[in-house]
Amino acid sequence: ESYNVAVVGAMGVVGREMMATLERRKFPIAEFRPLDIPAHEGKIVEFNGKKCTVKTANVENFKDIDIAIFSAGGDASLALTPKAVKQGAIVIDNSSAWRMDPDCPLVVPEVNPEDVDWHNGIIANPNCSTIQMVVALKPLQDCSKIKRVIVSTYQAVSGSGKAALDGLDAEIKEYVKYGKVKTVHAYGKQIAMNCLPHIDVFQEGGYTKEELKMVNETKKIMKDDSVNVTATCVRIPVIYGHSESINVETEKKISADKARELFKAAPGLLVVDNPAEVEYPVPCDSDNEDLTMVGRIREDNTKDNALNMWVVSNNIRKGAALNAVQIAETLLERGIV
Ligand code: 11C
Repeated sequence: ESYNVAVVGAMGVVGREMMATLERRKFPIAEFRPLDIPAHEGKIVEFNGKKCTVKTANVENFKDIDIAIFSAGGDASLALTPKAVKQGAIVIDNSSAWRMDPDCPLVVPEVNPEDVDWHNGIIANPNCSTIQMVVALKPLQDCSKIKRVIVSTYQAVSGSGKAALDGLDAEIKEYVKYGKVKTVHAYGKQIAMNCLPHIDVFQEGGYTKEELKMVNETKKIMKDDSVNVTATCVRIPVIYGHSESINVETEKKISADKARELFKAAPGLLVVDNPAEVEYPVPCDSDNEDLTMVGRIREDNTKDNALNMWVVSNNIRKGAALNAVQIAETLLERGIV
């Protein structure tokens, strides 16, 4: 059997990767429909070797769609996802609009695939930095209750979209030409040759929205409100690949060797952990990688029952497009569509 699939936000960085992922994983598609804002109406994209015309994302263009995968930002999702659902589509939404809605499952297929079963039309795709962290935490959670997670992220500029990537490029060119960045292009401060402890907007209490996404989404995906996460999210001048330094405290002791064993047996993870040979995960190695890489696995030397690790994943693939397509695959596997 094959299905009618729409990608909403088809012209964006994540939308294009969603198309590439559907192709690469040979998702069974009868009709593919790229949708976007009216300004892109009539543009041509290639999908599975065929030219497809981009149409405007509106209620008529969701007709007969079985699965609509959205990556068009929170406002577009709030406005358009109910229309797609009304037309009978199941929506997989990559924005933050529905993630914490109690009527909406938030799914990472390696962690909580069963949650697709109770969807009411919309299934949310988590934030990129949360996805890679829970893929690594899940095998530990299966072994012992997790008490506390302290995470610092090193996030790539592609997480902010095409305009920010162009801004980084412009700043690097200025740096090379003039020896300094003359104009700030992408963020409130220069990102070239710099790092910014600021992702998404600041909230009451001094945390950013990105940090609170990691706190709240993790509890929901792992179905344990007692998993305490405290996060510092940092933007670095890397193009693709988010990195995370994670300290995890468990109820029972898990040795570094045991953790390595658990990670090797877990889905979606690749252990890269041989520091003597300079082998550890780095964002450059995530370019064409679907797996979340984990390395620098070691016992916390200041605390019993705690581990340190370094987790790297492609933020556009596993952090967005791939996870969304895996949710679509899960719908098929579980007979939901
Ligand atoms: C970043 N995590 O890297 C963001 C991008 O909540 O979907 C995705 C924002 C979101 O900047």
